[in-house]
Amino acid sequence: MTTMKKALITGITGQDGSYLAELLLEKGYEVHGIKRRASSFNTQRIDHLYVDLHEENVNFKLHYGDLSDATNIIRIIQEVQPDEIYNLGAMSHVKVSFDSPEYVANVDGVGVLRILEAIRILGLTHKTKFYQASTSELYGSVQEVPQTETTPFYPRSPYGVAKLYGFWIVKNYREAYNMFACNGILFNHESPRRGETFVTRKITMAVARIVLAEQDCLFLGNLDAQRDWGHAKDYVRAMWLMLQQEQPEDFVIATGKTTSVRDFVKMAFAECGIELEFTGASENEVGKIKKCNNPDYQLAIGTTVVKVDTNYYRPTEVDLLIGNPTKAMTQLNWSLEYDLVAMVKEMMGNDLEIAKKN
Ligand code: NDP
Ligand code: GDR
Repeated sequence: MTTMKKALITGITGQDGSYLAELLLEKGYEVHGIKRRASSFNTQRIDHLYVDLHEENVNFKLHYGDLSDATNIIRIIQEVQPDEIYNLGAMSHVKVSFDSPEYVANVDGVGVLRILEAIRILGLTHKTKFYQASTSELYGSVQEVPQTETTPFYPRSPYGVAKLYGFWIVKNYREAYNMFACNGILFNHESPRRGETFVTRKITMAVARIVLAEQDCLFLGNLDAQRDWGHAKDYVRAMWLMLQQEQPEDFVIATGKTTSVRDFVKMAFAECGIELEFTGASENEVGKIKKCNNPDYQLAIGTTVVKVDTNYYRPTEVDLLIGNPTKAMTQLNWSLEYDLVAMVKEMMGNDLEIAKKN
């Protein structure tokens, strides 16, 4: 008889945590997650997975905890005895990290160490495999295009610097204690569950409200930034594949294509049958309606619907990210099910439904 594998996910209430929990449950895992105590409910993304603890064979369980507290990390890992830990918990907003740099260093950097030490102290080094949510923000200012597993790092935010510590402490524990610990260097990935302050979701939600005449204008920061955007569902599959390998290694997960923020805005409007044109430069650039091919939407040609607000600029910016996923595609046999057009369509459909309900 085979026993159920146990996984522990930090950050289970976030975008990736929710998709990964679904994937692991489908694969027959017993899934444990760490959630933070909050004054209002923060489990909307995983409520559909909840099982009443009084039922038999409960395979989904949440534990209260926080990555800034070693005591609860040790207690939960001791109780669960997981086969796999996925560390997705983090203050993940790059701009906000400039406002709370010390907190981010503690949670996104030292938080990784707390889990690795817990595994070691509890004598689970040979049992528990560890996945760390590393990021393309490690590359920061462009050193090489496209970026691979060997491109030098040059982070450009307190978030990126904290994640750099996380990356290296994983590598160090792998070498020092022979732990099965991997870094997934994931490029931006989005979905209808993406947090509403990240640029893609901010755009799709605003476009939905604009076409339904619930909002006049979308204010954005740097329209020139270019990102390699994939779909979160494809990316959580890569996390799992990394921990099923014979040997622990680090992998870049990306689409290999890059798109500017400006073009993402155009794609979101185009999904609603609206052609947008940008005029002006830098702080004075605006997006205006050029054509409206959808009779459901009453938008006058020439109306300004996008403006730049420099408050959204970052003290130091990451201009261009484009990853080379060849290693993951050949070694993990990982592939993409979504392209950017399909993802924008899914996000727009979701946000139009929400806007209509409101
Ligand atoms: P989200 O912001 O959607 O989720 C972050 C999760 O971390 C939430 O569950 C959040 O809890 C939790 N969290 C925040 N602070 C703490 C803390 N102090 N202790 C415990 N948990 C905490 O991020 P994503 O799902 O998008 O990303 C998952 C991980 O992958 C993050 O580590 C992120 O930095 C990294 N990453 C993300 C990429 C992306 O494009 N999405 C790309 C590369 C890396 P709560 O719900 O209570 O806020
Ligand atoms: P990023 O994602 O910083 O790449 O980090 P975000 O969507 O926040 O920004 C992407 C780019 O868009 C520009 N931008 C704006 N960004 C936001 N949030 N709001 C705006 O109004 C706006 N206008 C322009 C930004 O300047 C930036 O260049 C995400 C997070 O998920 C990290 O946790 C993860 O590690 C990286 O992706 C890979």
